[in-house]
Amino acid sequence: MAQFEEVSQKSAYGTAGFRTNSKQLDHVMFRMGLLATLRSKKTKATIGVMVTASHNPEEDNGVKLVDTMGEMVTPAWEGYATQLANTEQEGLLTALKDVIDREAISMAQEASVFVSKDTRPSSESLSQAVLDGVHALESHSKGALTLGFNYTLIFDCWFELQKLVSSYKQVPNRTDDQKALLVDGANGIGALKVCEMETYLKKELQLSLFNDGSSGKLNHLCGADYVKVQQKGPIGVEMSAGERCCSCDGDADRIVYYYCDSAGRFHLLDGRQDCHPHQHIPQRTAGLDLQIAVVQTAYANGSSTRYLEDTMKVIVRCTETGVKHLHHAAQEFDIGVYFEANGHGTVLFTRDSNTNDKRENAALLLQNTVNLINQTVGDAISDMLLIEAVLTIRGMTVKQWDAIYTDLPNRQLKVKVADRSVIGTTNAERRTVSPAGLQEAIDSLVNKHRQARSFVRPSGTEDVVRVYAEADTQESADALAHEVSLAVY
Ligand code: 16G
Ligand code: ZN
Repeated sequence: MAQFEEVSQKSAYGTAGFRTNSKQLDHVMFRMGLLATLRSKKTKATIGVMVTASHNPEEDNGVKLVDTMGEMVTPAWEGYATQLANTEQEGLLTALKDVIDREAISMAQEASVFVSKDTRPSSESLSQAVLDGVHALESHSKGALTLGFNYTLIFDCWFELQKLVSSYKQVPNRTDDQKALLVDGANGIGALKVCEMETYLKKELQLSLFNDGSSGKLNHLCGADYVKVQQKGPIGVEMSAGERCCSCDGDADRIVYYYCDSAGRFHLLDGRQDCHPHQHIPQRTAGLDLQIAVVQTAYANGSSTRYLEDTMKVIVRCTETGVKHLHHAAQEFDIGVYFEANGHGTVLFTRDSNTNDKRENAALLLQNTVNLINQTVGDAISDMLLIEAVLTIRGMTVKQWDAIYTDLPNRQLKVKVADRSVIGTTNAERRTVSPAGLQEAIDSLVNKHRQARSFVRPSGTEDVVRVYAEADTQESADALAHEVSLAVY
């Protein structure tokens, strides 16, 4: 075990799989091809392998496994992934046999693996390496695998796009002055899809696409992460006052909205998503008696949590960072809304809205919403259409949406430490359990500020510790984040 711990630090299956410079990933890809094949044999279902590094720079790449229902694989299989990725070549066969034995996998079972990739230049050869891994275990089976998804699994299907478009067309028409939406495609997959959608939705929504991939680099000076971290609009987008704008990330599973006011001040509407579909759903579910909850992470602004609990009066749950954790928690409710402050998220409908219900109108409206939402893991384009639908139905401008509550000023910092794994957390990452004394130090710093909250957690995608602080003023939030960083260091 000690040895395993040691190697796992080299390359661990993190928050969203493996992610690093693309030059270091060939062997990891091959092995994920092997593992996906085993997982498929075990589950007797199709497994997805996604080659992407989301919002990371173009030089990076990554890989994650997508389980049978479109979810992340279980912790045990993440453990196998880490083990396989770090095994020396000569130990590979033994490591594979170990998984086969432990999971009692029948190698005679046919496997089906879907490989998808994003638009990075390295994705072509890296996805081929995944396929090589699949072929190594499954050379006899013809046609069991598919490559060529240029988009995420979700988007690959043309029918899916048509379903989104036709559901959106059911939304009552909005006034002409509210039809324009500026979209930053981050020079990635989202741009391709928006381009396709633009023509189908001309009458209902005037999409203007920027950073469409024709010249700029993926995620460079654009995209959801850039906008959120820099707190400013992406390159190439000229926003007029009050105009709705949004940015997706490199693999189009995150979206953030923003606008500029008449004084030229930039307003980011991060974290508003979870309040947003939510405002819409209770109306639609009137009389349907469904249990609705919103799942957030520790990064959710304190004001949004308060708004949901006190004004919207819904159940709010907090989980660890990472779509897989939120998704899991959301599944416990009839309707589970989950959004991370960074823009990942979706809405899950666990109970069939049509069953045993005579209030047809409400059920029908709900069904329409269901069609507009991609429930697998959430994707930027369907989230964008959902937001557009809700704003239209509620007759809200982006400014009015912004005004539903006021964010507490906050600050996020990254701290580089020798070994980030020494930081252990509990209570959905809101408190630390190690190293000794750190939580006490954070508590005493928080107590010096008003309306303050702060937490630290090791990143699952970068070699850093993340620090979050919020307080009643920006100065106070900045100071607290800085003080906590020093305590971590
Ligand atoms: C990944 C996760 C995202 C999470 C982020 C945290 C997926 C699809 N994406 O991008 O949910 O918010 O990592 O990154 O699971 P961090 O651990 O570096 O803070
Ligand atoms: Zn992403």
